[in-house]
Amino acid sequence: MLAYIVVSLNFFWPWDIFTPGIDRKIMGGPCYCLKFSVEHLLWRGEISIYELNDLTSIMTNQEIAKVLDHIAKILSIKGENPFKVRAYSKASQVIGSLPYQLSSLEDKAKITELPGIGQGIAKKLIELTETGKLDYYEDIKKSEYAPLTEFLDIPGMGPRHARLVYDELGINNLDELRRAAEQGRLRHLHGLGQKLESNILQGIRQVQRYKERYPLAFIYPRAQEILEQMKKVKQIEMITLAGSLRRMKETIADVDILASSNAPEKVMAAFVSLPQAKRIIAKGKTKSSIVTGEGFQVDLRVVPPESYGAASHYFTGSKAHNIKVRSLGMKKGLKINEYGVFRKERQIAGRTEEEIFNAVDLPYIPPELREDAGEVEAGLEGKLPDLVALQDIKGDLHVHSNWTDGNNSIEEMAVAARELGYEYLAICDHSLGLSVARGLTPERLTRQAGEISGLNKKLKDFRVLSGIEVDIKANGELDLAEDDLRSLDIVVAAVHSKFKLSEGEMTKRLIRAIENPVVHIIAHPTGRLIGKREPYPVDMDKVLDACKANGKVLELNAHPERLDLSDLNCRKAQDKGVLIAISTDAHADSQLELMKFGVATARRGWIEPRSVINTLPLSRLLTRLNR
Ligand code: DGT
Ligand code: CA
Repeated sequence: MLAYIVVSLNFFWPWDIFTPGIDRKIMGGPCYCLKFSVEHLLWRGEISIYELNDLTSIMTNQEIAKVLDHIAKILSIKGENPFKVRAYSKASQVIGSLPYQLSSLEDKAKITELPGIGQGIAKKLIELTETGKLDYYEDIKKSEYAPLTEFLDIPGMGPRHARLVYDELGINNLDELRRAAEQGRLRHLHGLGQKLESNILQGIRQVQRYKERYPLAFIYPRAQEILEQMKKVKQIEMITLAGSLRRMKETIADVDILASSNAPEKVMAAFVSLPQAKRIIAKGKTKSSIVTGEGFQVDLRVVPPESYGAASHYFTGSKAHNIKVRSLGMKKGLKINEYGVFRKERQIAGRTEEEIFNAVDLPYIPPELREDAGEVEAGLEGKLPDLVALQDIKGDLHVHSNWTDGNNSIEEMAVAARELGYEYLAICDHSLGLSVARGLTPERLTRQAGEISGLNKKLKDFRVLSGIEVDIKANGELDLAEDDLRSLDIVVAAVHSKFKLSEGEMTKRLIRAIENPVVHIIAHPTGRLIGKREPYPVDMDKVLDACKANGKVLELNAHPERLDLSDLNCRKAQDKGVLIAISTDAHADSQLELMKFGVATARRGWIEPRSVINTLPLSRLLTRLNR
């Protein structure tokens, strides 16, 4: 019987087969029979829910990308041909950003037509998508070097160093590596030294700190996908993301989803049968938890519709915010929990979140503010901020083109920006100093400005601004002459090197750039890469004061790896009257969409449209830039 299931699975989408509540019209007769057979087996205890789940699992693009990336890393540590390594890592990127699921491709031969994917890897992809396994990977995973791949997440540690610590000291896990670094045992290894040892130690601490949390941008699309699949379950009345994800925190430990239904068992059965559910931790009537193939946990809670608002509020959190609201209720003799607002035993509210807030005399508080950071007090005084929203954004003031390290032409970027409803887009490619990115010389910059002005004649109701992301040198000078910069529409300046200056030196460096009359905006002001690189030390108060005194703008870089300024620094900036620019730093037209992460971070920082320079319409923006 099991064989029958496995064979049949090749013909039918497991999602359709095993998901109760999916419109039966889209399932053929045989599917329905099969569903019945499997459920019957389950019911008779012939297979466990776990086995069922294994049987139904298909590989998502992300899982495939992860396999390819892991292969690339193992090969690099083994010292294989760099071209081969690069081929796997490129393939990983290609698959990870495909707009459709590779496993759903009917004509598998099409895989060989994907850009950047050669015959050899294409064959492996076919094996992976058809069988969910890859013999080559199973084999290479047995290599003694395979466990060392986690070392490659440590900033400053490359494949050569990873192999060195293993070959010389037999170290193959982070804890041991950390201990060896703490005991000063790495510095004696060939080519390592004391400085690198201390960098590695710092890097390990950073990696371990973030290990249990995922960047927002990694979780967000995956959680949306799960939410969309769950929305198809007929028995669900309402459904929402909750927890830190709804509050759009920059890192997420686990995904919380909340649904209302009068048939929770059906909802839970659908949830644990999701193709993403690699492991089921718990399956109950009110709460179930799964772990995805990529290792993060998703919790689903189901409540009756009359409790939906109370539960959304409760499970959105934060915990500290909940406690504050609950204590307001207690003062009014009300009990507030995830089921509703109660006076004695009688439920007086709970169907919507507004009802919960109203019960304690609060206006609706947007999720991004719910951190017990003064939002409850502000709400009681009627002083909640009027938060900036995506629709307020009129343009993007920092994007790249294929003149340097971007993927698209200026025109392609402009067309994509116009499609988003923007009025303007600033092309800010890198300057000379960033030679890895083919930084612009003064001559190329002039030619680029020429292309932009030609394009502006062609494009209607849209303006491409000529700009630059000019490098700030260690002493605070700019990488291009002021005369070359003055002719541009906008000058964005940024630090890309020498991150290890002292706080005093770094602060002086930034302030010198801020005081330079040609500069408009300082990009990604603290240089952090979430989970990878700590912010460089800088006295943010002094930087903000300098911005205020010189009328300069700080960027909130919306790239999810950066989100720099952070939410807290955004709030500080607004409090001091310093404007911010929410910019994507897009290196491809599709990345213009990252704006939503920037806006979410700004909202977490209480930012109002008045504090965001790119909420200005074009004419007012140009006036503000003195252009
Ligand atoms: P995370 O998962 O660390 O990224 O952050 P959250 O906020 O999603 O935290 P999580 O998943 O532990 O819990 C989801 C929400 O449930 C949380 O934001 C507030 C609520 N919650 C959890 N535990 C408690 C609790 O002990 N008391 C109260 N009042 N609320 C709680
Ligand atoms: Ca959570």
